[in-house]
Amino acid sequence: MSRRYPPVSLIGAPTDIGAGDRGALMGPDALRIAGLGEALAARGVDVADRGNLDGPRNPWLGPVDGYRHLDQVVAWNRTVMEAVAAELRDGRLPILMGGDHCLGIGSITAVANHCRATGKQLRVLWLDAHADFNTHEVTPSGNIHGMPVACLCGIGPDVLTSLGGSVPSVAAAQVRQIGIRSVDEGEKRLVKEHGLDVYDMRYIDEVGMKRTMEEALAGVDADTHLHVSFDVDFLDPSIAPGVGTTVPGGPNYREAQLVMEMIADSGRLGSLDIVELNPMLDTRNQTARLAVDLVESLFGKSTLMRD
Ligand code: B3U
Ligand code: MN
Ligand code: MN
Repeated sequence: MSRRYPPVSLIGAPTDIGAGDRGALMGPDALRIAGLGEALAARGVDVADRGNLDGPRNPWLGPVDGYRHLDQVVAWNRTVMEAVAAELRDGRLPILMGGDHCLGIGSITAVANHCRATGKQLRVLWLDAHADFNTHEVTPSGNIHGMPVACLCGIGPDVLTSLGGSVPSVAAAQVRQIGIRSVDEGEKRLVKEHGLDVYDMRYIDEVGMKRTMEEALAGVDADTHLHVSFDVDFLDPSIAPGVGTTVPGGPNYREAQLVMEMIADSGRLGSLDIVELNPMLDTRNQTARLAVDLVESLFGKSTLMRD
């Protein structure tokens, strides 16, 4: 028997407002076409697709004071925060279908506020090739999808750090980053300064994914709300080409499955982002289909022996 899950709400946020490439705005539909809703329903999960949120179009401008499209990023994140908060209030498990990773600010701010209101402990698993801890001073690109973790931890423009009213939205100690293999020079210093818990690929190579996940999940208990922020570029580009910023040397199919299975085993998944999927760069929707396959494991699909 599969584990019981709360009802799930799919929320589409079709934007590439924080990205360095166009195309992630088609992520929600690519995930729908790959059968995300149907796959969850087939696992006995009650799923509602809330459709797509609306927000400003991408004007595709250069950085101003180190940020590209700050006003539009704020607008999208406010909308995402409200949509995710409404689902959590209704006792549902929101799946945010991005869109680029700047949307993690709105999504996780909503989750953090929900945890504050309900007395739950928050743990964020940030699955990514990148640390996403840049600031306007150190960013090489001005793209805000490289800054969400810093913003959530209170480092960034006030309009983003105080989106949910409490600053910081999240403490660095609540975050575990997994799969990291591309960190910019200035960003490295900030990651160290703020004591972020980073399980980079070197660490995963040395100790293996099983022990990495045991450590990342240590302390998760019945009172924990687990938020998974899944940047699809976490995966090795040989299996997941449909992302803007591929970085070689990521987790392979088996390692990625194990990550999802171990999170499922914790029984504490409370919310999920699937971001950075760029169908323009994909081949035959292969990356979207892989994301769906992994989400099935995240919702308890496992081999015969453990089902
Ligand atoms: N660290 C780089 C690249 C990057 C971050 N996140 C993604 N790409 N997807 C930057 O521009 O901040
Ligand atoms: Mn990211
Ligand atoms: Mn990334």
